Amino acid sequence: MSRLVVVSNRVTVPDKTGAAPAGGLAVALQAALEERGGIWMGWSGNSSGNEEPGPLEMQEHGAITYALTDLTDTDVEEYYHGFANRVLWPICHYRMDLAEYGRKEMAGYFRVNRFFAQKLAPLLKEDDIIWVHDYHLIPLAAELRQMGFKNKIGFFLHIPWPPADVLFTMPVHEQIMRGLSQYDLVGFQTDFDLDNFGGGLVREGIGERIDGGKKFSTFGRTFKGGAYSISIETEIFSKFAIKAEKNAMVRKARQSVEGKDLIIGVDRLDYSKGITQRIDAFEQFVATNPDHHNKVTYLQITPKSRSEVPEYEQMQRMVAEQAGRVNGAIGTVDWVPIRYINRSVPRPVLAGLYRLAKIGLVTPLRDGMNLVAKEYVAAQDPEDPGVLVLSRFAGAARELRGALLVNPYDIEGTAHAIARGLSMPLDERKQRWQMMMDHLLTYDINRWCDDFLKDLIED
Ligand code: GDG
Repeated sequence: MSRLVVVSNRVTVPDKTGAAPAGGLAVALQAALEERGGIWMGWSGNSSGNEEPGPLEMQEHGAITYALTDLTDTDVEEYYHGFANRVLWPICHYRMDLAEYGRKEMAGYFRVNRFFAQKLAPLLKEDDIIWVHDYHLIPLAAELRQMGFKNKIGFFLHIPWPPADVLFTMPVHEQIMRGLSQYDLVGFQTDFDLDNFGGGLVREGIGERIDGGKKFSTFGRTFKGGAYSISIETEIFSKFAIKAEKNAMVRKARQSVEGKDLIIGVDRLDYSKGITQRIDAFEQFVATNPDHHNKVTYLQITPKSRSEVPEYEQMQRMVAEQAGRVNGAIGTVDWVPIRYINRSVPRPVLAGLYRLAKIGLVTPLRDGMNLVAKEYVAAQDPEDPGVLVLSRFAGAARELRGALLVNPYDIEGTAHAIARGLSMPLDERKQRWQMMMDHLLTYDINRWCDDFLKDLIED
């Protein structure tokens, strides 16, 4: 079997205990590599502290060889914060209004991709299978091809791919599409994203979908395209949540919400997650459902993210103020309606809290997949499952048909779904949950990985 070489922007090396890192992408890739053995290359997350990125640092853990590189401060500023997070991220989440184009940042993005390719090249063998992840590294295959590599190279995009009219607002959109054309397989989270990509090629008059939609032909190349919904380790996470009931912090949380229904939201602090609209919807729910006063607690767990990017820093202030304002307006001496935690909680605690919550409130304005929705379902008690209230604009909505689907822009509609979820009869809850759980047990993280690699390897 060929060796697998995974490349992602960040690499998570297991800690000294060998424990798997938290988070969907890291867990997935770790599992795929452990089974097959191979290399995982990417940024260490550190700055080299000078204008030289420094050599690759190799670390072996079990069957995986980690190849880590530092980046210079300029690289981090231009490639990571500048282009990846202030251009590609907003554009792919349909937020043209937030994209900040700068020639320097665009050049930095392509330069760092060349640097990644140069670092990777000496490690590569002729029959290695290379799997590149996410929007940070779209031009990587083009760089490797230019250096003469003919290996199978696959790409998976973890975030949405926008429709043509949104994509074309980005000055370098053609270069980005050309970058994707250098892969042998380009994987998206959903068929919507796949269609958007094909639609963009046709609209620009530079390519088409062929072979019954399974391939694209553009920039003089033919390559496969497919939808592969990322998932979780469903069975493991489900057992993990049962065990988490005994966790001391979870027990404390249970005591503190005794007699109240818990609603949970878990998101990195990001404008794509619809947190402010969600708080509005909760406020609306409370305003229109006086019978729930003092009987419900909404817990929003929001670890800080990308605080160096101004839009994120601003949002951090906004959400904190909003939660405080709503509590001030509707809380009472013995009831704090919203509990807002602006930092990360340990994974076992998260699993236990999901299981405690009557409602999982997952309402992004746009999301590639959303693993929180899947984790919430996997964590439920089959005898008394909670209700998932899910945005129709999350990739997960294409699969989790047992959820109450909402339009997160429709505040009253979301408020109504919260009320409906809290009063849903047990039979209906069980039926909806079972449908979602059955799906997740089949379509788990291993299935995602196997399906992608099979399509990449097959001719
Ligand atoms: C991108 C795409 C796509 C969150 N808070 C805590 C915590 N988390 C964990 C969750 C979950 C992960 O982080 C978040 O994953 P999501 O999928 O929800 O969102 P993104 O971070 O935006 O991920 C997304 C994903 O890539 C994979 O392809 O689904 O669409 O945007 O696993 O549990 N974990 C811990 N404490 C926290 O406070 N331990």
